[in-house]
Amino acid sequence: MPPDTWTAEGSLNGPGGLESDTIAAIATPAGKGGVGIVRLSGPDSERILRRLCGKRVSARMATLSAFTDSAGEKLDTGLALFFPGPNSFTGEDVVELQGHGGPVVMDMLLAACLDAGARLANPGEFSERAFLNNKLDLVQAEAVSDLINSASENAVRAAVKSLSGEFSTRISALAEKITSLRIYVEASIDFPDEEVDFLSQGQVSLKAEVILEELEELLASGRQGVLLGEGIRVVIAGQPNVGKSSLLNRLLGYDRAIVTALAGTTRDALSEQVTLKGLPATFVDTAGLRATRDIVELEGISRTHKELEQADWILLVRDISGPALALDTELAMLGLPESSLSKQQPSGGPVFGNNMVIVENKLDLVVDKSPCRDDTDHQNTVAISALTGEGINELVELLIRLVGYKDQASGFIARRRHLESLNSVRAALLDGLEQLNTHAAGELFAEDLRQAHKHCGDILGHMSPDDLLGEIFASFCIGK
Ligand SMILES: Nc1nc2c(ncn2[C@@H]2O[C@H](COP(=O)(O)OP(=O)(O)OP(=O)(O)O)[C@@H](O)[C@H]2O)c(=O)[nH]1
Ligand SMILES: [Mg+2]
Repeated sequence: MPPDTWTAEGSLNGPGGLESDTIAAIATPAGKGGVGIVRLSGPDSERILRRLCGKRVSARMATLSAFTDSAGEKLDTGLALFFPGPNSFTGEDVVELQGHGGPVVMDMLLAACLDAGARLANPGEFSERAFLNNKLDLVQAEAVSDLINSASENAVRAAVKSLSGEFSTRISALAEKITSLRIYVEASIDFPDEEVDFLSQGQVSLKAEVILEELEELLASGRQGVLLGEGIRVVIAGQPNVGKSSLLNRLLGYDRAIVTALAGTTRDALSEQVTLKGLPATFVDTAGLRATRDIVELEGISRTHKELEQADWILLVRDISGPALALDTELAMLGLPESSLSKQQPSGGPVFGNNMVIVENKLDLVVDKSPCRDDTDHQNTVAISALTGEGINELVELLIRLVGYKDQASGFIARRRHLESLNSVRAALLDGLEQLNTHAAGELFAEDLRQAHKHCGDILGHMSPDDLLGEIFASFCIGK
């Protein structure tokens, strides 16, 4: 039986077999700059270019030209570039008009392109076309967006590696190994009279275990890649007045949140991004949890609960200087079981999900600093003073250690979507091995291998459903 072959079927509107229109967008960021670029892609690009420039532009030659609107009025002078398909970013005819980077000039230039027959591009539509025309696989297309959004030098390097196909190559290699194993298994099933019974000799499970080992390595690098690219979401929660907003301000290094001595100061959840030694982290300050009748505060508390549901990590802030609620009472207020405290990082690397660090704040007010409270039974506890900054470094280091982030320049960028698919590959392989080892069910094992192969394909965008593709590209910015 031939192995599954992957095809990037262009089932979205646009290229990949279907008639495609010509899209246009401003490719440079909003605001003022020396140069601004309007980009076009599609079959009409060259005609629109001729209309605006009043002349032909040679392929891949920077050509100085005036740009005029449909009334023949000059809008700007700049460089025109024409990249005939398929040797272009999208694989279609692509045009770049490099004008002066003022927002109004750019808008006028874009309007002239639309007047001449182009349509405004959707977010990510250039990358989507590149994907549909097999210029990039899905991992590479995502890396374009990740590169643009990179928050650190390591993230840039990792995104460049993913863009150049390093991650995709490893996934393809894994998929190929899974397919060869499946062919091997199916051969054993189809020709049971052969002298060697591969299935019963343990060779097959050995091969599957080697694949599993490789998969674990890929998962570990993938987790690092997700941390580099997407980072973690850390929610700061606790009772009113314990110093949550002071902690946020201290972590950010500026006065972002209002701090007062009144309990119930923070109502809206406030979120800000910082990079902790290369790890992008979004910290969310929340309304303190307590019983109240104040409707504004109640709304704030309800928002705190929504934030807690989406947290990768929770910093439970407590005031060490005064009497505190019992920890289990406080956890109940957060709506979390006590077990959330004891979660340890698995050997495979960082974890995502509801994990917690207890932050004992206001250490500056404590004279006897020896541990005296029930919190210290939990290893994920750190004492700080948001006021003086004492212990903040320790908190950051603990968080980085617990998350399992390694500040290294190697590796590639990845997304949670990739981890989910890799976990499905692992589940299918483990299930298949179980079928083989306990029931000697070769057919079921072969089917699990087929599933595992399909999940590898999902990562690269082969045979991915349209709505998933739509969702991924819609998160890109316009002009990309
Ligand atoms: N001495 C001391 N005071 C602190 C410390 N952290 C915060 N405070 C004070 O505690 C009070 C409350 O601080 P906030 O940061 O507003 O506390 P919060 O947890 O955000 O409070 P709510 O928004 O009401 O839930 C303020 O008067 C802060 O100055 C600390 O480490 N040491
Ligand atoms: Mg506050």
